[in-house]
Amino acid sequence: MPANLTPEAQAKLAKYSEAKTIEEKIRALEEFLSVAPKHKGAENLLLWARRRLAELREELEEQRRRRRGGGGPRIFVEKEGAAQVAVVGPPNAGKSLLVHRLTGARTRVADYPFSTLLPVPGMLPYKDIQFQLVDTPPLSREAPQYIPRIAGIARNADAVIIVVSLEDDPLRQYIEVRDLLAEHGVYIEKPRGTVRIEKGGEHGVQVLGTGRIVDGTVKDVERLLARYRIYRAKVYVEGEVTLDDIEMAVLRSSVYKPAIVLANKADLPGAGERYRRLYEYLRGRREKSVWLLPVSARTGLNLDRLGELLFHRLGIIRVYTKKPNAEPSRTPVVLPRGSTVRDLAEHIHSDMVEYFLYARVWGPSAKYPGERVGLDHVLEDGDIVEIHSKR
Ligand SMILES: Nc1nc2c(ncn2[C@@H]2O[C@H](COP(=O)(O)OP(=O)(O)OP(=O)(O)O)[C@@H](O)[C@H]2O)c(=O)[nH]1
Ligand SMILES: [Mg+2]
Repeated sequence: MPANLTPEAQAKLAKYSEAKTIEEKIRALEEFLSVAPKHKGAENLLLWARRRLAELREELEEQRRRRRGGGGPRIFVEKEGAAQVAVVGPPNAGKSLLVHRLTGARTRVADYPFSTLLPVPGMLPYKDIQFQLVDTPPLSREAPQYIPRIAGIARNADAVIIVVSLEDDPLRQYIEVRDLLAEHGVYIEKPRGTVRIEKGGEHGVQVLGTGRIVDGTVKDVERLLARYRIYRAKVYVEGEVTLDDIEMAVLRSSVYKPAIVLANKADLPGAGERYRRLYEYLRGRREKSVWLLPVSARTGLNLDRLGELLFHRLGIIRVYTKKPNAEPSRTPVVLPRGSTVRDLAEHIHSDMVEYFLYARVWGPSAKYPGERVGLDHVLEDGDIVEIHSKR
């Protein structure tokens, strides 16, 4: 059930959700924290508010640094290649050595914890595409100052690689990383449901999507949003969600990121035994869709399998475009699995769909080479597509 707040505290939260600038948000949250009730029912909101405040202060600092003239290190890394993948994990797990071995990036490797303090990108080639891996500072409750920054990098990425070390209990490390990210609204285990709220619209509060609210009705959602002075909104619900999930979505959208756990240092004695515990745990939570691979950055074990694993975990396909009587493009367009000719056309140019006549397809999705298809034809990895348009 949504937290039972005093009208004063509720008003501060509403002020936060309406705030436009980082400064306004910080002020609203500080005020909320100073008047919020300390009882059990408000515990989650209080925790959230403190974390959010830390994130916002970090963002403000970065913004100021930027304004002073680009000085200082960048926290976010510009996306390059087919997908950006954040490489996160506890101190000393081997993140930097892995990123170095996989991409050649010159990132600092050291035999002491907290050696990486800034994100460092590198490109991992896979077939004819590349994935951008981003090495990050250590993620640990012992270093709270880095947590918002790392969660921000993970939020911004297309997928997350979690590196744990088989030097000691990898399950404990995995759970800590998972929980720290979740506390900042980044989920690496598939949640039961997701909520997305779009403010505005003409029709009051609408609940849309294929999911359901397990502990309330549309009326309850209306009442909940009214407390935030939101009277018009589209609430998209997928899977099973609670009113609490909806309240959190008002304050901040949560994201789900496909994840692969790399159990590193598999070369060490006793690693197999420790790996088993994590393997059994994740196998028991198969529906959460977290994938696992034992590796060794030192010996190179399984490093050649990561590209393919990422490709499948990301759920993407490569499509080659061609002009009539010409060779297909060398570099593919990368699209989500299940994409259609329409998605490809939109990707190429915003006008393409409007002037579309038909397409010809060669490759796995074509019944025969050069099959003539329409906009709704579903593409597959390796397809070659020739689009014919009115101009
Ligand atoms: N035996 C063994 N040692 C490894 C392996 N991978 C990394 N190491 C060692 O573990 C130590 C830490 O490696 P880093 O790559 O700096 O670890 P990190 O996770 O980036 O550490 P922080 O940046 O401090 O979070 C170094 O001494 C590495 O040589 C591995 O697969 N096997
Ligand atoms: Mg490092």
